Amino acid sequence: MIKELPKLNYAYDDLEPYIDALTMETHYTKHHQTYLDKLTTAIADTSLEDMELEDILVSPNAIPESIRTAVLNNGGGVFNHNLFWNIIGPAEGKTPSGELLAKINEMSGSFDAFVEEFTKSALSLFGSGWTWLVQGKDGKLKIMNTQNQATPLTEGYKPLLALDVWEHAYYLKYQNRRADYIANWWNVVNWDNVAKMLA
Ligand code: MN3
Repeated sequence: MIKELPKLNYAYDDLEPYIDALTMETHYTKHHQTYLDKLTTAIADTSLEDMELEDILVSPNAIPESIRTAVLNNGGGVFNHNLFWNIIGPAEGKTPSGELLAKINEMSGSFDAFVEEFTKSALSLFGSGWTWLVQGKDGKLKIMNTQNQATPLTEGYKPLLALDVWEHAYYLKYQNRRADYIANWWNVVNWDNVAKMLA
């Protein structure tokens, strides 16, 4: 099990003006850190301490019931943010290519149609949660939402792309304007790293 947050491959202000430095710093050093701290506390002195986080999250029924909710909420929070930081970075204005683009086209018809569909899904999410591009066991891609810190791993999907639509991810800069946050977020997606997640 990880004991420290993964290092970011960019500075807090490298995603400006799309995501502001204060949001990045607060999100990483406070929100993400708190999930990790609470996960560490929840699994202390249990056999889960020796397991990989992904292995824990794919088999929720194997988590002792007394700590299951805490482990899923906080472990999901750790996993989801690890992925989120990895698939964003300084804007390079790139779009997907190769196998990833082929699979997106197979699902949505075109990259533009995919962006529209994913955005609509994120806007429709009530309350806090995440919007995902995931790969199913059949290899095909799919867009889905999860509530709170639930992760697609638990539902048998491999996450490729994650959009945090909790207000803490955008409120300082965008207040209630979730649509503006999402529209700007596309500028910082690191498609090379998304492609690396493909099975
Ligand atoms: Mn978050």
